[in-house]
Amino acid sequence: MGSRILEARGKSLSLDVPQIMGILNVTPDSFSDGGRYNSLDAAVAQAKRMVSEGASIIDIGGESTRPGADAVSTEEELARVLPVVRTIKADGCEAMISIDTSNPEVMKQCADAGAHLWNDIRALQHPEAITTAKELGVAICLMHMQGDPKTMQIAPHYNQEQGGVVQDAISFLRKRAQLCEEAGISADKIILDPGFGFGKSVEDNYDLLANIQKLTQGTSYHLLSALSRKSMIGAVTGQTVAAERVMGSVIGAFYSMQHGAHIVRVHDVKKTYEALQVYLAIKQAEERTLARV
Ligand code: 9MG
Repeated sequence: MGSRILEARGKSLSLDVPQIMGILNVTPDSFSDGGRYNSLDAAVAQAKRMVSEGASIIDIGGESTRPGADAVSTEEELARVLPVVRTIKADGCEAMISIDTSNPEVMKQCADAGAHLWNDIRALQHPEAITTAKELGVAICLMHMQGDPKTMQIAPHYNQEQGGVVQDAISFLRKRAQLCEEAGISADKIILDPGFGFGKSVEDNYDLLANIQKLTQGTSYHLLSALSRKSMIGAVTGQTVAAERVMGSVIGAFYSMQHGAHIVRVHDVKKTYEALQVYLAIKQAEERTLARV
């Protein structure tokens, strides 16, 4: 034990114990107090709170990835995320900083300001993305998606004879990771993510969750699970208000940890951290039990 490390740009994080990635959306609808400066204060305060509650990674995103969302310009995305990165770094933020973007220029400027991890829902498919990631030395999270955010939920479909959504995600992610490795990015910098809710029916999402471990099985890639507050939770609990989906989200995170997720991306850090402590206590008890026989 004691050997799985995520390292990027001088920052390293042990993944021997699951880590919590706190979500920090800095899209205009995220903080309802209007102007840029108030929003910046609110975003920075939220980042600090999430770290104090147990997040070791903060994922900052300035492009809405919700179904139906429109694209955003480079300038606008940078105006949203860069001041947050700069301010939390100036404040001495201890957490690994992740940027949720598909835009190499945004990633480059954020890495220059101190970010370590590139979280890309489009799996580095921009023509310059892989070379940029290699040059920057950032860690990368590659996510599976069918279609694009604008249209992905209209009619998601996977061929069951070819293994359905699980095989589709495995094949896609392994191919993307292979291309990254061929470009010189080492496997220990690569995280794979099933992409819950991105071009998937409710059944597809649960098929993926039930098989999440298969995504990285037989590889040394890391595994990330991100189902926090998503509609797949609401679909089975009946909870239509996303912020009220905490219980279902925590249970999903717990199941993911039990089945191999090294990182869980969540809104509700405090509750997820409590679940993580229970998970760790159970794992220790399992080890004690094994040692006694
Ligand atoms: C930004 N973002 C929204 N949902 C996500 C998910 O499921 N995975 C990752 N990696 N990023 C996401």
